[in-house]
Amino acid sequence: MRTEVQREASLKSRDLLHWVSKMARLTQPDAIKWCDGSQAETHWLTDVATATGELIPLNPDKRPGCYLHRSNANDVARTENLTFVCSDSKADAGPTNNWMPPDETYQKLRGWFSGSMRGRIMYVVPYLLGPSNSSFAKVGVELTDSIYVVLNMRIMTRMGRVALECLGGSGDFNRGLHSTLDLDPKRRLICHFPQDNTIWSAGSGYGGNALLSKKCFALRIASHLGRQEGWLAEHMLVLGVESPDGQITYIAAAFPSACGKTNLAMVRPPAALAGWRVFTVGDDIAWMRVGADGRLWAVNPEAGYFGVAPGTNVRSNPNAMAMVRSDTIFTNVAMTADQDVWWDGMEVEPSKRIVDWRGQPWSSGSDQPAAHPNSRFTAPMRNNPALSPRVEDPQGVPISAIVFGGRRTTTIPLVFEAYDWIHGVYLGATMGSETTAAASGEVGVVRRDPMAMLPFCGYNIGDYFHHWLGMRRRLKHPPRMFMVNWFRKARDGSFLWPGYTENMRVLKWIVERVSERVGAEETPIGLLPNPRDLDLTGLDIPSQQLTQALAIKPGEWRAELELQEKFFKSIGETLPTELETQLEAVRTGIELDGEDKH
Ligand code: OXD
Ligand code: MN
Repeated sequence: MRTEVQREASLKSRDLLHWVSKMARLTQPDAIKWCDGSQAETHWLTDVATATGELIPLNPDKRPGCYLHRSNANDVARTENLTFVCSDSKADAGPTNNWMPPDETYQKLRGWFSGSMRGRIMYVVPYLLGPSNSSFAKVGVELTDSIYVVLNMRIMTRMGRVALECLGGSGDFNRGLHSTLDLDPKRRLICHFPQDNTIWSAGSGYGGNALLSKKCFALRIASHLGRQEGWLAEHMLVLGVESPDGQITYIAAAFPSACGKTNLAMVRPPAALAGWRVFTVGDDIAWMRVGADGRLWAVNPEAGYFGVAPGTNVRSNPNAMAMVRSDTIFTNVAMTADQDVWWDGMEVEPSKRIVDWRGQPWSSGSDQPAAHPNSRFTAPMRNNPALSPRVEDPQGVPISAIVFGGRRTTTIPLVFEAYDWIHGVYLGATMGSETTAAASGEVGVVRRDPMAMLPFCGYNIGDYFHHWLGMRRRLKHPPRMFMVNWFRKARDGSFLWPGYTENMRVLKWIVERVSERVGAEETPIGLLPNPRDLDLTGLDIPSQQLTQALAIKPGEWRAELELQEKFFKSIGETLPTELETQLEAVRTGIELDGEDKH
């Protein structure tokens, strides 16, 4: 198998062979294994990983083809403080990225990588992002010493032979080097070199740090490529909403990590909304280009979902529960005595004998969660019962609406629409959200997370806003833009909106705005729904509660605008003036509108 693929690569991409040899000379693995993505190879890798304990087989009757992986307890989330964009100048990385000079960084990491794969195998993992035969598609190759990474990449990307075929003789591929080293946080760094289309990641086996296709290539490096080539790489789900007349409207939506993107991407509409259906194109990342028709077209570069497990259950996401029944790798969830998985918020009684994510006995009285709050499932998209038939379409799908949403306890109404593209970019640029367990650090603090890209934009955020504004010139038919907030709370701490499947009602309003079937109320912050236009059939929600969910409270907005302004100031001179003008317009509107009414 190895020689066959190697021959194929050597016949075609000499750059690839040359680079692999160079990295092998640096890291000195005992062997090099070229991955072809075949079933036979997966069986072999899975057997090896099971023998070493990296994977624990789960109950074959309950979870056929499923495995549990327990990571090192110090390596359970993305480490933004250890993630660097090493562009030529600090200004190119901008104020929101950590930066180190590229030469110095290469030198430091060369020291760490030197001999790091001694006694280990170097896996060569070629992968394709985007459907094959698509002008969106891009090739990456990850060299890694982690078999867990290889098996995840096989689910998350189109991996193996297909990527080599697409690469052909070209040297145009992302060069990813990854070694877990000894998992010592002191020797952990995730470094991006946009000018070289290169990523070097050391000292972590955690998904977002180690599956280089995902955040590192498909977002940080791709956002840089998108700016150069005139397209957008975004932290967005893409879904199609089918209305009872059979019309499908495609929506792209940006939410920060662990804010329910996967749940929304796979949402099953409530029974009361008869005839409405949702199809998932992607749950995390969208690559979007302007088509010949002047519309925005999107593909999902990935082939699987790396979703947060806790809180997933048959009510919150029945499609995900069906999806993870087979061929799934679970990371840091709890395990029952009969080798099934369990996590907090699964809404299934925990069995008596359960071991937690560390492998320690756990009981339901414990004050510690059984599964790590950022425990994950890695599942192939083909398992998703709601998968869009357009997911392999080389053209992608046409986007009619872009949605931005954060996790906000106050201030932001359930849904409102932007007046135009510039206003929409302003809404995305000023998005705030409370932090979650997806990244290490304090949880629950509001931070600005523009377009949900704060940790993922691979260049200067001010230039990124310019790029977004500039996309308007290319778009003959720009999508409408919206902001949503499922997380607003009443004074007693209860959620004002039921969320999950009921979010479909908000999607329905968005679709009806796109097709101009409903009007909206002009307010200082944007176009708000008339409550009668939100379809609440079969939903028991007091009208006062809905009013609260939609309320604009000037006191809260004054505080919000101060924070937005502070964020804008921190960006410095690259901030587009158009965005400051938008902010001032909202401020004036809020002042004219008067005091809190509720
Ligand atoms: C993810 C994240 O894993 O955003 O998708 O952290
Ligand atoms: Mn994400």
